[in-house]
Amino acid sequence: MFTTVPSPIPARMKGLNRAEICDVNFQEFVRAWAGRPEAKPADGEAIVEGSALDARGFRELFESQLISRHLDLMARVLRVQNKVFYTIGSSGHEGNAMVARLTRHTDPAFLHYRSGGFMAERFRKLPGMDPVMDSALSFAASKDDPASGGRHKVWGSKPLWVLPQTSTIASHLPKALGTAIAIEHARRIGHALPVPEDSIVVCSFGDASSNHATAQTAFNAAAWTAYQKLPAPVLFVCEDNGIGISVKTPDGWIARNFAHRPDLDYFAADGLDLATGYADVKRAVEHCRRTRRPTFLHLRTTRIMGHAGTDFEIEWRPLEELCAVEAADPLLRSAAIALESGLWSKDTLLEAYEAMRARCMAAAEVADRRPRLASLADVIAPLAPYSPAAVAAEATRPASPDARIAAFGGEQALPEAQPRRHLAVQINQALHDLFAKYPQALLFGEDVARKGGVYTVTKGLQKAFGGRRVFNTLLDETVILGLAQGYANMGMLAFPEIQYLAYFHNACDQIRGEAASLQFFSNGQYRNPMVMRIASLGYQRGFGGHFHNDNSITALRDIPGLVIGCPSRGDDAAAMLRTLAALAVVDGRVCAYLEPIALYMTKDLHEPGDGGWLTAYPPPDEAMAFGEPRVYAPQACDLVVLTFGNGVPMSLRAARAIEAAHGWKVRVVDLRWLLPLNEAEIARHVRECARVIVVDEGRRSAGVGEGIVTAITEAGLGDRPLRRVVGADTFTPLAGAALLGIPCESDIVDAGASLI
Ligand SMILES: Cc1ncc(C[n+]2csc(CCOP(=O)(O)OP(=O)(O)O)c2C)c(N)n1
Ligand SMILES: [Mg+2]
Repeated sequence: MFTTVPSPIPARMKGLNRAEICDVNFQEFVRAWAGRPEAKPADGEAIVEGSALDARGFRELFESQLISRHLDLMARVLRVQNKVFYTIGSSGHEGNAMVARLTRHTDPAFLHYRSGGFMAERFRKLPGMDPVMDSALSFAASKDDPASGGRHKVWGSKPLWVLPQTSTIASHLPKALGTAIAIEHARRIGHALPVPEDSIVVCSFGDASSNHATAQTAFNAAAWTAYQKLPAPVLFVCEDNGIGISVKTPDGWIARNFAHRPDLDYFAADGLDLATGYADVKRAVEHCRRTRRPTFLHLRTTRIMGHAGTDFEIEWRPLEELCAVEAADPLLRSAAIALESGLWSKDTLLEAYEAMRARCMAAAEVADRRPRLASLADVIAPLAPYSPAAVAAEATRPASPDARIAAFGGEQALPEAQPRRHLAVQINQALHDLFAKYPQALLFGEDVARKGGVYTVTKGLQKAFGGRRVFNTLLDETVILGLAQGYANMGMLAFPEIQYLAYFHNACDQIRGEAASLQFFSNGQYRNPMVMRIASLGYQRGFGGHFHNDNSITALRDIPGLVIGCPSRGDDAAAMLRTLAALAVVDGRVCAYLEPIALYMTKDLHEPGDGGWLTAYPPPDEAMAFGEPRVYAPQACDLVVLTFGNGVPMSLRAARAIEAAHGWKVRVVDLRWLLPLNEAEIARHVRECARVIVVDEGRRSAGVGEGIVTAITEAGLGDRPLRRVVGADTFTPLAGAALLGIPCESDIVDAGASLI
């Protein structure tokens, strides 16, 4: 049925690039078609005898395929004119439009960059939308692009529930699974979903990407969930074109790897042929929706026109192979179906083809004339929204008295009526308070439930709020953070716990590439608010070695838009947690809350038994202003110590020694907020004091201390006598040697002495 461009290439095709060859192929195929058409089917009749697809469905799907194809061709033409800035296309994958047709526009979708056919088809689900213009604006990086506002060429749409996805392959699978689990979880905590209760989540990706650890982790977690008879209605769509850039997927590997996985229900469909593929896609979609089980749809596709416009396949791929791939072009098959069924004549088909080309080119020209992002303020507008008044109001709004009394087990047990306590207890109480305040709050992670976490910080929370709101996950940080995004996508407030800072690094991309980037790449239309609690930093006496004492904040600090808070004492911890929750709820922010493990149980400050590090629980209508430091001895001006975390009690002790030795009055500033750094406050304190010590328990290179010193220098205060007491650039050894690489009190005292 297919015509193949014969090899070697005929003279008339010489000099054409592969996109042009595919374009010519289509037209020649139609012109050369010599079959006899059937009687034209009516709208509701099968397009081909025995097909599950009717004529109307075929016509619309074919049109979606043509939209996708001509957007690709347009991008190739206009890229060289600098009117389009992205050429990774969907050609050969257009059959994924079937998945869109068979799902709903309220089924949240996380798409592969080749899911252009899907996108065009999903646009049909709502009236008055134009896939061609919207896509053209995205290709042109126009500020008017409705998906990302010109920040990236993404498949994304707020009304169509397509959450924008950039191109770190496989990174979207954990959050797609998380969203599916969240859809089911919502009902169990009485949370009103923004989508219908029987929604499923669609998640597409390539064959090569299916091997990625982040993909495998999502498949595993999906199966782990289904194995326990818990619902996880996610439709994984593997768009298998047999290749990843230039590396072939071994023949049959996808089926071999996925057809027999327990608790991942496998379906295969021919994405190259609408007439036969449709029924199989339908079976997969219906199975997923009905059974609520993770479903794997293996969709056969091909990749024509190379990986991207810059990929000159002709230079590395045998011509015969290229021709064979191009001959399997699904648009040729659709053209054959259209002609054989009598739905279109050769002329009307060619006219439709040219009309779509003209429509895409015209849209691109319009898009090119629309404004682009022209200032940094434009670029970062949606990155880190902050509404100070609303955040403050939300943070200081207490839970209802009844909810609090129920949460704490009686009026007498309310934490503000209790004696002063240490950090771990106050975090625990603050979490109880927040769970009383936010019925949509969920806390999850490794060992957080009955055990209450390694350090008992979440102890009693499950008992108070139930296993539906406080629960253990499987042992996988990538999935924990994927779940957090999923719950957030469905309007819940996620408090994921990462057991140790070292294990955040293991899953960093879920925050760096995904969660923290969502508001940016969706132009503020989507948000995944969360407060990620991480047991952090060093100084645990007699315990740990590196992975329990990791002091690298650096990997978090350069994530745009992220908020990092690090309290050093119990009252601050409670007040800060309220503000972080408010930042998440009001402004959709992604927040990291670093809990200094070594201070969890610390009770004394200067002398054993002095109780100097115990604090009262702040009343529930108090919170901490975002960015505000705590200042000890604010009138002192001989020396200021700028620090955070474990550095705070150390510096307070060292300050006494320095005062005794030199008669100086020492101010200690606990910055508390590490991202963004409050540069104005840093400068103010330095300006008011004669000398400066920066105490940073993190590492010398790229740590918080560098940021503090830079802020001082940039404020024109670089001439102040300054010392930095900072961790070494090393991993942390076991036992007492751990303390050799991190600041200690005598280091601070020595730094003071050196400033005389
Ligand atoms: C984590 C990550 N590693 C590498 C890349 C670079 N890269 C982009 S696409 C791609 C190949 C993907 O192949 P496949 O999943 O089969 O999708 P296809 O392009 O064939 O549709 C690679 C290696 C990336 N985007 N993300
Ligand atoms: Mg591939």
